[in-house]
Amino acid sequence: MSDFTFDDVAVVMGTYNEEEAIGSVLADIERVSGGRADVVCVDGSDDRTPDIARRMGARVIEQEPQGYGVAVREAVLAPDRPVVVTTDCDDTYPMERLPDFLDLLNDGYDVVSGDRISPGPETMPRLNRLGNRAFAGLASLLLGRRLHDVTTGMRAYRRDLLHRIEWTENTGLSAELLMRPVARNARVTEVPIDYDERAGETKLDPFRGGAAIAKSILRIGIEERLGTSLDSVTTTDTVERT
Ligand SMILES: Nc1nc2c(ncn2[C@@H]2O[C@H](COP(=O)(O)OP(=O)(O)OP(=O)(O)O)[C@@H](O)[C@H]2O)c(=O)[nH]1
Ligand SMILES: [Mg+2]
Repeated sequence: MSDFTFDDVAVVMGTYNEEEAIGSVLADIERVSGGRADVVCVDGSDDRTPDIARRMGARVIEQEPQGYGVAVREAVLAPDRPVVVTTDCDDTYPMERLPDFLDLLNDGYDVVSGDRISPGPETMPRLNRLGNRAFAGLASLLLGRRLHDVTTGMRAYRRDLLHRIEWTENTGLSAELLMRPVARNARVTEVPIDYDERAGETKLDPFRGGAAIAKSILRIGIEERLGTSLDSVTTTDTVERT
């Protein structure tokens, strides 16, 4: 099987009033991928975000704002390309690491997940750091595998895996997108990444959002332990699991 290149990659994101950040995020993707990655924005904005996105060559799918996961589920299922990368559109994630994510997929992984927590991110607000550590701890306990960051927004996936699993969560979708593949023995690895300060305003209420994420993690952990995990999603290539 030949290696994936940026011609095989779609970078996708939910965008909700991110006009302060989107220009920089899309310029980074363009630069790092040599203009070869497709970009898909599922957009619920009432500011200039979609205009900027279209002008910079992204495909914009309009959607009423219904929360993070509703947008990101549509975004991850939209591309035809075999590699789908997610990011937030807030300039927090290091697009210059895209080649490393692609290399790990080419090593045989199904999911490569950017771990913001292990490097001890100073730019992440304290409360978020605490919460994210707790979410990773809870998910690890439920799944019996140590995970460091289950709420990260930057990951690369093989497209076929995204279409083989039913995604049910909204605010907790990021955790679901890691937990269900892990529970079903997909080849998943975490890679430490830097995390920057957010440009523009957060779309997540830390308390209500945090409670919703905790509930999602519990539900997914219990569901997967109770047996939906029987249908394994592994494909035929082999790779050592870490
Ligand atoms: N289309 C759409 N996008 C959304 C919605 N809610 C959030 N997003 C986008 O999803 C991404 C993640 O939202 P963030 O506000 O960054 O959430 P977060 O990363 O948990 O919070 P921060 O740590 O403050 O960045 C951003 O690109 C948002 O613009 C929504 O209802 N609709
Ligand atoms: Mg964010």
